[in-house]
Amino acid sequence: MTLVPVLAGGGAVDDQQAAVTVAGRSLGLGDLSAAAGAVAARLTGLSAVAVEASPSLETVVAVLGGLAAGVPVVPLAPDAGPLERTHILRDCAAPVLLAAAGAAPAVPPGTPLEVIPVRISDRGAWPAGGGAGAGGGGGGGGAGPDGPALILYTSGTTGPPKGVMLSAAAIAADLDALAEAWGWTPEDVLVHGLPLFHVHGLILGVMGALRVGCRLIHTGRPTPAAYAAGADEGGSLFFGVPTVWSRLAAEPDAAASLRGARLLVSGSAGLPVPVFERLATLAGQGPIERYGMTETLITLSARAAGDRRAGWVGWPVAGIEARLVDEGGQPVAADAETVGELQVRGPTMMDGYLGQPDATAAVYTSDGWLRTGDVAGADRDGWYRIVGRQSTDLIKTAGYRVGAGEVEAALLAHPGVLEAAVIGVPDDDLGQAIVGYVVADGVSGPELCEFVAGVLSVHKRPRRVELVAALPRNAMGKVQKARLPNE
Ligand code: MLC
Ligand code: AMP
Repeated sequence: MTLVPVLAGGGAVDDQQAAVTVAGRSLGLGDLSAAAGAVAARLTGLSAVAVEASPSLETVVAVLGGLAAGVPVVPLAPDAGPLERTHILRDCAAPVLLAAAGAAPAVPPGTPLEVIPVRISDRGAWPAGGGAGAGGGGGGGGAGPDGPALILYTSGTTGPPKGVMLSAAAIAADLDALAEAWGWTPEDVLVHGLPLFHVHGLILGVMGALRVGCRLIHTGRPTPAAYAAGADEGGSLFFGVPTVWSRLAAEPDAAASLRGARLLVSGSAGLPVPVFERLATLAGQGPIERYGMTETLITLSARAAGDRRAGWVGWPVAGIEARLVDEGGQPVAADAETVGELQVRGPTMMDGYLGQPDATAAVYTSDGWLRTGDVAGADRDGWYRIVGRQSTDLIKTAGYRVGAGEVEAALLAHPGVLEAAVIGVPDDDLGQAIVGYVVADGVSGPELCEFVAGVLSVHKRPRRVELVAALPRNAMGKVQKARLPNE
């Protein structure tokens, strides 16, 4: 089976009902299929295609076009600044960038990149200037099972983001396992407004709906009012990161609109227990939690038909094995108290980091388990809870993963900055907020926040940069981040 049936044409092509709505504009499955085919016809044979992943129908069409052509798709955050954009485009070497017509994406100087606009008209969607070949382009009906279907860039503790290669087979295995865990069927109407350049919004939120064959309402932005409107349109299944759920829980009327929903699902960061409890009261149910990462896709989840336990993320989905080990690599007890590193394996694992065999090898144990870097515990029923990360240098802010090293490098690129240390501090709204400490001359904290936003993405900008006389260091000269104010 193809990754998403709409790429295989067939019965779906006759189905003109609104299948996908993004930010108020809709496209039926037939038009979606034809549009993806037309885009695919422009991509055949390319090594990779970048997509300016704005929250738009054009992004959905562009991604499907890449998949139909069997060309690895590299989604770009639309607000990615020049440092990030240049790195990603060079690293993946995509010769083409697909963008919604009229979007004018920033192309780093010196990058040999053809920008192909994707335009959606009343008659469907076509790459501008290329209306021929509707429905037929790409031929193969989907990315092959061997090469990557998607390359998603994600931050490590140090250095620039790495491209995580995900095969169609891994994505299909994960989506099928989640459909089973969540009782997800074509009768559902999925509502969310998450960004279309990460696992949560793009793989689960778009490819999941298309693979299951359910209607998708993408709200453009994940605001409480937009989720309430999605409920009014018949939404049965809602996805959000904890920040989205927390903001919804703060608006009782909007939260109450979700009372008719079948299932709320939270992930990408830990859901605070009080948010779960407020939603249980206001919306009649707390969200179930699931856990994953870009490198592994979603590996643990509570089940729609089972208990909802605040603070716990459930157990391995079909095909996945999980274990907890101590620092010596020995198994830890499943007694709800003892914690260890969570390691996983199964068919949903990445194919590796693009062009980085050493970094890829480093995330696996010698016996083939993927080291998540997350610290977790398990109880005797097999439920897991995530208690933290081994490295404080990976920050999760509003569901986004941000490497402290990447933000430090951006700060150090400012001529007035001599030293920089970046940490995530606890934040009720964001989970963690990015805070920078710098030794600097002739530049203010707010100016440095703006400077980072100018070179990276908006969500990587520190909420605050504080000027200090010196960074705390140990006898070896290494910065001791634990001694920085954690507030
Ligand atoms: C942001 N702003 C700032 C700022 N940072 N202003 C000043 N200083 C800063 N440091 C601006 C923003 O640009 C925005 O402006 C406004 O302030 C509000 O910003 P915000 O508070 O960050 O909210 P918002 O933009 O509404 O975004 C919140 C959010 C978003 C939750 C909608 O963070 C989001 O979509 N997160 C989801 C991330 C995600 O999908 N992760 C999944 C990864 S996959 P303006 O003008 O724009 O309003 C994964 C696997 C798995 O993790 O398990 O799922
Ligand atoms: P990313 O690569 O952006 O998908 O981020 C992956 C990381 O998000 C994981 O390693 C976890 O630290 C975190 N994460 C994802 N889901 C959850 C969850 N339900 N609870 C706690 N942390 C989570």
